[in-house]
Amino acid sequence: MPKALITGVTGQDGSYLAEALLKRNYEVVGMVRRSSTVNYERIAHIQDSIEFVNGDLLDQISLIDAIKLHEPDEIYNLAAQSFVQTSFGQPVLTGETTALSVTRMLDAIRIVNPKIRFYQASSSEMFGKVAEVPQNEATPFYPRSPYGVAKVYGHWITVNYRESYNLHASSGILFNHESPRRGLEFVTRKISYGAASIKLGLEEKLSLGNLDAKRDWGFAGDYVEAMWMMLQQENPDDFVICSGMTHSVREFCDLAFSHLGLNYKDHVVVDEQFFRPAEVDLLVGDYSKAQKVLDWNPTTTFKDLVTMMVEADVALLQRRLKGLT
Ligand code: NAP
Ligand code: F7E
Repeated sequence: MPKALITGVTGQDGSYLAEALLKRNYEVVGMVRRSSTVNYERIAHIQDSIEFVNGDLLDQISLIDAIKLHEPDEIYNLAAQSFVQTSFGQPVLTGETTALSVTRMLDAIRIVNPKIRFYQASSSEMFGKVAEVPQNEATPFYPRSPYGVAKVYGHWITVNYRESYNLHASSGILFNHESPRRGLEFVTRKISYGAASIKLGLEEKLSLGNLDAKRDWGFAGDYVEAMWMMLQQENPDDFVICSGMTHSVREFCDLAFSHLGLNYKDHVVVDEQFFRPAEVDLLVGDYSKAQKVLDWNPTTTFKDLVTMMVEADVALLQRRLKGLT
């Protein structure tokens, strides 16, 4: 039975990846950091099938000990300070967690067992002010936030350790991927939850920032499959994972509200506080390398994604109103 260690198992992607690996009969070890309250909401349904290990990306010894104790065959490094807006307010913490911690993990692998296969969660935010449209594995990086800068470091240190120490280290350059498990502060979930709240009469308005930003949005459940596929290849490599389509925040609002019989123009208000010091205006990827080498394809359309998220939030709020959660 193969064994995988997932950092960030309590996050959106960690929960979908843990499910996907359990279905493939993996032993799954989830690294969790200490907090004053347990934070297993996204993995509650599978938590009995996961082994947990305490660790923090900021603490090198905890990473080495986790690998020594559990002897994984594969490590998926999904943990990060992942919210772009927060990275402007906490740039040093973001650098420590999202950038330098990748080196901590790679060194831990090098020291304990260099045969472990490694996945690094890189991001389309590295393309930032895009040099070309669409973006692929060869597109130069121009990050526009401390988060994007930190991810560029994480990406290149993964490439560097692969080339320097012959590690099986791959980097997935994933474009935005969403789900009903997305954090409430990210724009898609903010919209689906906001529209559902308005439909149920709990709120009247939804405050957002830049409605003209365009993103290549896909479904997280599809994207974790690509992570696993990368580590099954004979040779490590880097892959862009995306839908190949781009839509504006405004379009997301339009679809989400109209699915509930509402007009977003009656409810969405623009609030300066949600604008960023530097914006990424347009992202759209080209996944032809992943299609060719990994045989990976997205299965969920933009419309299906928006509908899935809105319906999940309506159901969630209805359960809450009935006192069931
Ligand atoms: P997420 O929901 O924000 O989850 C982040 C995870 O990191 C959580 O489990 C969090 O633990 C953990 N974490 C944060 N700081 C930590 C630390 N110091 N030590 C240990 N764990 C720590 O993020 P996601 O959307 O699943 O994304 C997964 C990864 O993919 C991230 O690296 C993100 O930057 C990257 N990425 C995401 C997207 C996307 O669209 N979702 C696209 C490209 C790349 P707590 O639960 O304790 O906070
Ligand atoms: O913003 C605009 C905002 O925070 C998307 C992370 O998973 O994907 C994510 O980063 C766009 C931006 O995601 C609001 O200005 C407008 O242009 O949902 P987001 P992100 O910044 O693209 C990448 C690939 C990652 O790697 C990251 O980890 O939406 N926007 N109004 C807003 N954004 C937010 N959050 N809130 C608003 O009210």
